[in-house]
Amino acid sequence: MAIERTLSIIKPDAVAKNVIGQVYSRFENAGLKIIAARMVHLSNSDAEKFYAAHKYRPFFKDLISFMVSGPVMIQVLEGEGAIAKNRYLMGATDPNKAEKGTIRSDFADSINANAMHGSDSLETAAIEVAFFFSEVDVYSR
Ligand code: IDP
Ligand code: MG
Repeated sequence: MAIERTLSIIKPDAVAKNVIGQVYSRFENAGLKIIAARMVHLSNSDAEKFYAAHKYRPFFKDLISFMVSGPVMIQVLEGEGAIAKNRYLMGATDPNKAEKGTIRSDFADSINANAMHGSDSLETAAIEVAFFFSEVDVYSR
């Protein structure tokens, strides 16, 4: 499998629960390297741009107000099959349907406040990494 990069966001609910370190340990134990990271309190316009693909979904307003409700921790993960591996560690979008032992199953409360974002394809990963990080902020190691 190829070495990939993916964008991961620890959402405001999980940051508020003080579990950034526990989430990072799961990445590291799965062989994913954190090659860039920053904490940001998103503005409405940042969040709307980032989630533009969901603009016409019924949950869009709730999603945006949740994402700006507190700081988020944003990182680029690198490793073999990083995109699928990160999605596997996160678990299903709805924490009630997420497999036991996944981040969402352990730390999320609802389908809206679901602890994590992870890119879903090579194409979106490249776009999402570039949305938050410039080339000089991303390290190969
Ligand atoms: P994903 O985060 O697992 O990739 P997406 O379908 O891309 O899921 O949806 C983006 C985000 O929008 C989800 O993480 C969740 O916060 C929110 N969301 C998705 N579906 C629903 C829903 O049915 N109700 C409320 N919020 C939703
Ligand atoms: Mg998605």
